[in-house]
Amino acid sequence: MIAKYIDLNEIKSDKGSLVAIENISDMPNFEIKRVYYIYNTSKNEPRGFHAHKDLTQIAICINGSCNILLDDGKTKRTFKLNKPNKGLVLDKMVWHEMSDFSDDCVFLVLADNIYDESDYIRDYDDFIERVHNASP
Ligand code: T46
Repeated sequence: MIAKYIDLNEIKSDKGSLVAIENISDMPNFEIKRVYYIYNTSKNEPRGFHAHKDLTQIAICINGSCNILLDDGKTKRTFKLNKPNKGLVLDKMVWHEMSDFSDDCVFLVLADNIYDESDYIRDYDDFIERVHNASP
């Protein structure tokens, strides 16, 4: 699985730090159409457990930390998110599971399309079957 972290430009000053996201230089074709954020999470309540058919997202823990397991049907890898200037790309057709949220976690997501429940694959066996059918 390719490296998935994205470094966001942090503007530091005596007043504090600021990150502005207009476009992602590593992903010039990524257009932000939706922003959502998750908070009041619980360490023992993992989330996600799905893949998207046609949605690319970038996840950022703007406060606190969590882990994200990414699974492309061939390789599984767990990533830690714990910096407000570091994003993680959640590609289309990658199963993801978020866990181990710190109490203060604020998990922000940039998405390249609006919300569409029909884009979700929420059954793991269905996901694996689709990956294998798409592979040559
Ligand atoms: C994802 C991971 C990283 C909406 O109504 N609009 C929205 O834009 C979103 C994202 C969700 N919802 C509703 C759908 C559910 O009734 O919010 C409820 C919770 O969504 P879900 O159970 O899908 O939450 P997570 O944390 O499992 O997944 C979310 C995103 O849904 C998903 O796209 O990739 O975060």
